Amino acid sequence: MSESPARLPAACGPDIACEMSRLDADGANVRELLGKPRGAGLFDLALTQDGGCACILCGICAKVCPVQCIDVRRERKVDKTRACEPGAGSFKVDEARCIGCGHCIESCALNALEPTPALDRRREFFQVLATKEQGLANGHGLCSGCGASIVVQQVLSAVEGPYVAASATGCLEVSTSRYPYTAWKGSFIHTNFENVAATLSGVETAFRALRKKGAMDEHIKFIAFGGDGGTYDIGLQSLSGAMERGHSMLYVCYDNGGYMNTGFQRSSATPAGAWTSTSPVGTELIGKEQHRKNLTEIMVAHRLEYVAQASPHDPIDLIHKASKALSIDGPTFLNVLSPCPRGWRSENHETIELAREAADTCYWPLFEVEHGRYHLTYRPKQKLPVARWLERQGRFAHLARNEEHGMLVTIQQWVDDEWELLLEKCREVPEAQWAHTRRRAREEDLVMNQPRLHTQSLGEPLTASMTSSAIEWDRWPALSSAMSWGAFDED
Ligand SMILES: Cc1ncc(C[n+]2csc(CCOP(=O)(O)OP(=O)(O)O)c2C)c(N)n1
Ligand code: SF4
Ligand code: SF4
Ligand code: SF4
Repeated sequence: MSESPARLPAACGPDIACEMSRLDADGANVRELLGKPRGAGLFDLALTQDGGCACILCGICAKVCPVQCIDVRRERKVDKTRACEPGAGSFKVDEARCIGCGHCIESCALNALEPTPALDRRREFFQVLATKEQGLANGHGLCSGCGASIVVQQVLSAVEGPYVAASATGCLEVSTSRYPYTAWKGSFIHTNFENVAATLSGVETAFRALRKKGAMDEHIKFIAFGGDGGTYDIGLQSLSGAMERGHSMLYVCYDNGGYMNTGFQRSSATPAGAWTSTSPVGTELIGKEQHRKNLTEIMVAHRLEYVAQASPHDPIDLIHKASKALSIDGPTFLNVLSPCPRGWRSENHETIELAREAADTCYWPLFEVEHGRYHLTYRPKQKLPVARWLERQGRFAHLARNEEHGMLVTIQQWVDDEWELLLEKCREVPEAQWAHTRRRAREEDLVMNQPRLHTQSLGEPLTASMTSSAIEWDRWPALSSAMSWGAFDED
């Protein structure tokens, strides 16, 4: 058993208030109009003594940010109806990516960036994460850039106390537990391709029986890992049975969209149009013909207390979802995208970017379903065309060569349809309306006469948030702040 790891601060991540504030043309702080105080996001911009904004848009902070989440622009055309003011510009921080390191604050000679308590919590979260013992030891045999190890590390970092993990046969299992070695620092069971959920059900039942008899009093978490082949396909019946019987376990599917361990065969999770060794590209076929099965929905239909979809590019979101799932005494399910450089024919270093783009194209939406209630946890400010994600992967290279076949259009249509269905379930505005909302916001830009303009989301606040300020020096002598700006907040 592993030792109880340091506890990650709970108050970090998706539940950090996402708030949007802007300045109107007269310099009034619209955050106040929205009823939100300064300090609700990760940063505020300091004021000068005469009430102006201390930031001169020099961009130094953007240069030192290790995750490049600061965007500083000068002389941005701020309004279609007005000429660009000299010295005008914008300052934005994508708070969803910020790791709270504070380099930006230290680098600013003008002390223009003011941290808020939320930034401290963010820093603490990543500090604890960085010092936590990794769940998987170095030296496992997974390929460089494999998404599976990142997914497992993130899930295990959400575990507090002892756990028993098990994995269905697949890349993860064969690469981390080659007899007589194991990369798992906690208890680990190497089981068959089709029955990880059944194996863990038995173990969980045994522990429950021992506790009932008073033979042990430890609280142990049970986590099953399976690839998409072992989960969407061959292990589906054992997964369904374990969930239906109500065993207390978290099942994590690392979905790389194929049977990668045995040479890239198609699974029911493989996206349409993808080359695999059993959906070849030639005169008759241009990759897989069917769209991927929606396993997350199948798990929702089991009426579990908690089901979520996540991606390793957003560790805060993923870890938060894993700890939520693990806090429940019952069956829970996480479906996590897991890029596979070998099967996707992508570069090793592209794994995280590909995961991010899958969410930004809405091919892989991030959401959770708690007690049947859907909640989108990330909504891209601008939904990217799915072609952008596909074109980076060699498994789709033939689609560009076979444009007349229309597969790209078919895939885009499928993504759009699935996304709209999800938005409806999450009680979010449809994409057409969202784009319109954003377009209007751009046109009206700094004139914020409708405080609810960007706040159309009908669900809970989303994880994506933004510290942002549009700055016009001459126009706004009394400019108050760079403001935390969650474009998706309801109030
Ligand atoms: C019953 C059975 N059928 C086939 C296999 C061979 N096999 C081992 S791993 C694997 C593919 C696993 O695919 P997936 O679950 O998607 O995990 P990945 O390898 O992609 O990580 C297959 C077909 C097996 N071990 N057992
Ligand atoms: S916050 Fe400071 S470092 Fe960053 S752009 Fe403004 S003045 Fe420059
Ligand atoms: S605190 Fe956030 S925004 Fe500032 S440098 Fe670090 S990661 Fe970038
Ligand atoms: S083949 Fe893919 S899933 Fe398997 S270890 Fe390599 S990168 Fe990971």
